[in-house]
Amino acid sequence: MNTPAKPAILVARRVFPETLARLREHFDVESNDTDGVWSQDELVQRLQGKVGALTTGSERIGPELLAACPVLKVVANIAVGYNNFDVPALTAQGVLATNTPDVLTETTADFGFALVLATARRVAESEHYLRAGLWKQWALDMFAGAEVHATTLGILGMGRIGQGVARRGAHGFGMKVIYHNRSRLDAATEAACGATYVSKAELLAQADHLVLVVPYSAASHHAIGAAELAQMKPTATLVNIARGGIVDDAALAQALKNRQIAAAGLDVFEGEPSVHPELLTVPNVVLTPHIASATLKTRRAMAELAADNVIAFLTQGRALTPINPEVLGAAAA
Ligand code: 8YV
Repeated sequence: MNTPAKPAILVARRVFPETLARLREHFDVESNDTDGVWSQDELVQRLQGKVGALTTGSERIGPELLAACPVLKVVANIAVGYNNFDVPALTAQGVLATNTPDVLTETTADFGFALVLATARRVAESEHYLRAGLWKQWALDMFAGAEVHATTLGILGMGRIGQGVARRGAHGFGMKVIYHNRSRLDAATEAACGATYVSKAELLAQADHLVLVVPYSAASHHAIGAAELAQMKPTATLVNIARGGIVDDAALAQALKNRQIAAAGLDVFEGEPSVHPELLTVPNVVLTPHIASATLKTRRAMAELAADNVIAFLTQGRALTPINPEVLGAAAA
């Protein structure tokens, strides 16, 4: 007797072998085994006949691609952010979209704090100095940075990761924590985070260290540009662990050059993996290649959750972390 053909899916980026092995138990899997990003045309071509796909932030799933891939039923992003997805277009076409919330919250918040500390205490700048053989004598004010403990931590975007950064600041470093968000948190969550809601203008004016954890959208594009940087303290630091495009990188490079703010720590960039050339020349910025969620445990958990979503949907019509759950209802109807 012939065994029925397994449904076909595409894994658009290299994932862990164990994740591929699990997917292969259920599906006929085509996978990208390199770290190269397929062009949009190649992605469309490889998606032909595929009912599911695992993607990362590098694969754009919009109306043209969906129109060209009519059998696609589910796309699972290996990321909590999903600004690479056109969600209304996915929903209109009845395609389920999923992301990977929760499993990366604490790891990403840790990294946000790592950047706050590295930026304020000039860790990268002083290490480069040492490696370059420039350290010949110690001086009382050598690489004197900004205090972190007992200062004011500002957070723009108070979702799960923002709350994780807030808890670390309030409970670990005795910081006064202020935040701005589209909607105010309930009193119990504010108390647990030790955080106080303020306007965006107050946030910019009062923060000694400002951390951006807001999702990218048309509304948050260049939320921090020249005008906002001008409202910050000249001693302040800025950390972006959210998405490139939330900060106007050219304006930031200028502000760092002119010492309009003291320093910045950036894990994400407009047009990454390209980095604005001026940012590469200023010393008072810590630059990392989008690694805030990068521990092996967390990256494994993200890949597994994406795989679980595809398996659950294609075998049982349900999902663990749907972005557009209304598609599930429509599929069941
Ligand atoms: C991902 C991220 O690793 O989850 C997110 O939104 O930014 C990172 O954790 C990256 O986007 C790859 O998809």
